[in-house]
Amino acid sequence: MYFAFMNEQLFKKICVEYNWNENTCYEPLGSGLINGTWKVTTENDIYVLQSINHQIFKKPEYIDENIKTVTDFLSKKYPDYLFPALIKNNRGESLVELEDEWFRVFSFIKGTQTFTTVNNELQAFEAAKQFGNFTALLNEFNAHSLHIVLPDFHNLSLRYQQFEDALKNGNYNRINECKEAISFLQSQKNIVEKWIQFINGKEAIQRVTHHDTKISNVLFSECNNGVCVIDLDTIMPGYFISDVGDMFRTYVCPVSEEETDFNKISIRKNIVTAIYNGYMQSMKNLLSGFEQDHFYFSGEFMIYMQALRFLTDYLNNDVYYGCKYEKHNYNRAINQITLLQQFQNTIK
Ligand code: GN1
Ligand code: MG
Repeated sequence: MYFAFMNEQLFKKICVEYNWNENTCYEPLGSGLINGTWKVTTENDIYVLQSINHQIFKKPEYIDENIKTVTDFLSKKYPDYLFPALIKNNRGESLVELEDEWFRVFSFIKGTQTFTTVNNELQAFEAAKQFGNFTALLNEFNAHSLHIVLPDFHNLSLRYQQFEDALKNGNYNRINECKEAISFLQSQKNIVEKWIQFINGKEAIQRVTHHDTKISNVLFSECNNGVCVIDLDTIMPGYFISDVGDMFRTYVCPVSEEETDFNKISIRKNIVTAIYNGYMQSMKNLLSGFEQDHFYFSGEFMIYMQALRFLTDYLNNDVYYGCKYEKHNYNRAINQITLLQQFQNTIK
């Protein structure tokens, strides 16, 4: 497992790279499970510093190059489109290796805020509008010119295969303990079949997809308008169901995937509608009828895949997501299974 690491000594080296003086300080930012993120405050400015989990992102330079090509395209074609700029170090590089860790720095857009949970339908609408707009603006950009930073990231067949492998080779005691969850996930394998049919459909188009559309990846203005999307680490060619699906997965429920009181899991229908209205603002004319027919399936697909991934990780002794307590990934899986069941009842 990877631990985002930072201490005074390493931070001093980073300060040298970026010409920040000794009054610069840092504090942890956000709640991502994969990369490390810190807010850096210098005498004049605020920045976001990130370390890249290179056990997962095997080629950090791919992330850097993807962000650059997309930023170049957007800044030429839509100069008013706002984006946190990548900051270069004193050698003009936007990706820095120090003590076997990879770092990059972004400007912090002043006067913006982020949220960790969706509190109302307006936030869901604004976020969905931002993610839809992002893909729509990049409609004429060749998605296949991007590097595949995480091969098979949202490949549901492979996720199912990994789940089956864990049932064969995973922790024996845990497999026995999880029988009910395992058989539920097996009973839902038709979602994999439906996903295969979808991606094989001629009208399912690969576009520039963000692949991490949680609410904390949208910047909001002080008056709660969406400003822009952030965290472009997983931009790759993909299907719209990844982005819309992850919004359903992470916005519609009043509690997060960390909640262990599963009675609190429910579907807020007004948020479901807000996601549709926000995303369709700029995507309605671009999505084929076939794709639009899969709008709500996207939620089933993403919630199911996340349940598979958490349970697989639990059976494999928490090697991917890590855990803060013994049954952490098991609880996350049950949380997502409960959410899936409720979501399916809602869209029936
Ligand atoms: C990871 O690091 P974070 O929280 O942005 C994961 C996502 C999962 C999410 C679940 C590269 O994202 O796919 O949906 O955890 N990212 C990677 O919380 O595996
Ligand atoms: Mg992310």
